[in-house]
Amino acid sequence: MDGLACWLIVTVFGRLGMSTGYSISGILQVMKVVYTAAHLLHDPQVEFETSTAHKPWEHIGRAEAIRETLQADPRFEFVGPSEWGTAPIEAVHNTGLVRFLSEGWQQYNAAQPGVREVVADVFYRPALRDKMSAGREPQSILGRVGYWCFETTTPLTEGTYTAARGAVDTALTTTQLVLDGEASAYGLCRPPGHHATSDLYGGYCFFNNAAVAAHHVASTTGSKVTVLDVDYHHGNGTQQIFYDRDDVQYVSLHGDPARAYPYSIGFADETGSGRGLGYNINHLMPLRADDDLYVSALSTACQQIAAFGPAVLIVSLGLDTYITDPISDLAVTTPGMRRCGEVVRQLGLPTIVLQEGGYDVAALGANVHAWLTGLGA
Ligand code: OKP
Ligand code: ZN
Repeated sequence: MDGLACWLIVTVFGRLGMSTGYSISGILQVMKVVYTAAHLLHDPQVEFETSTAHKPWEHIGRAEAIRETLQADPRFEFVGPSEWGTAPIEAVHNTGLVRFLSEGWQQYNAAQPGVREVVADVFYRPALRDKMSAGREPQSILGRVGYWCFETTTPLTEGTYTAARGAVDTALTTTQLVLDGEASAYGLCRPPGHHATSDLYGGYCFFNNAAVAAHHVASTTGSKVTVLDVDYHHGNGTQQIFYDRDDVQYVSLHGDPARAYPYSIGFADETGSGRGLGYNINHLMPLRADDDLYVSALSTACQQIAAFGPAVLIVSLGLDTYITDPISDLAVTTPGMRRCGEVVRQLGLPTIVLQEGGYDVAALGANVHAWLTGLGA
């Protein structure tokens, strides 16, 4: 072996040795991807949004585009999720919500045959909710839908519950891979999760995949966890679930709710309550924020994460910050996505990446790929 070859091997192995999640055999870093075809069972055809019925932005083609791009690169290794049951879900969600999602479509169709996509038409604002005896949900299935859902863009279809359970299983299996020693792993969760609160589904989300994963890590390991949410939209559900806790930090970068969904929550003065005070951090992004501005805000967020000192990082990965995303208004490019992954990599934390939004389907696979290779795949 000559000197150059020796130097190369020492250098390459030395670099690999600084992070786990590598495959010595191929001298390639391999990142595990958890995926299940169960998401195909959530296949809405209509979305009632901005006062119009149109084709859903959130559809099966999103996850399939990501799957195809990552499968074409040998640096990603696909595995299926294992089954985790409902206990980890019910640790963060109301059992009534889980029950409703499991039986709601069938019950609605028993009462109202032929409905493919169940959408609420009554929402229980406080003036109506307060009058329910002991706060109990309506008995009629037509009322129950609006009791557990907060908006109209998230249809409940025949296979939605199975798909949503699959997304949680995907998140928990990804989590287990990292707890077992992978430096990072990616869960191709669909439907997404970060808008789902403890008691409500909506915003394309049924169960809060990242929150279930974060609580699972905190409760089984006793260590601190950060959820870093880089989806364009504020993760109101994740914020709410951990708002009064000091063991799970929530840090989000998102479009200013003065102009961006969900409009009512995600402002900078929402910093946590009680023991959780100081552990909720919202970074509001201005219209057309570009790579430099976004990466700079992400670097600040990473300093705040390092100051908290979590043992594990969970990333809610939305690619709807992308410059041509059809429902968002930032200007991050594909090379910018890679820079984001690189910034997060600098934290040196075991990292669970879970898919959230991203609606420019033509670019979605490349954007996920860029972000994950920046992180170290
Ligand atoms: C899900 B995720 C605005 C309606 C918004 C729901 C958007 C959910 C985004 N007119 N509809 O955070 O990418
Ligand atoms: Zn989003």
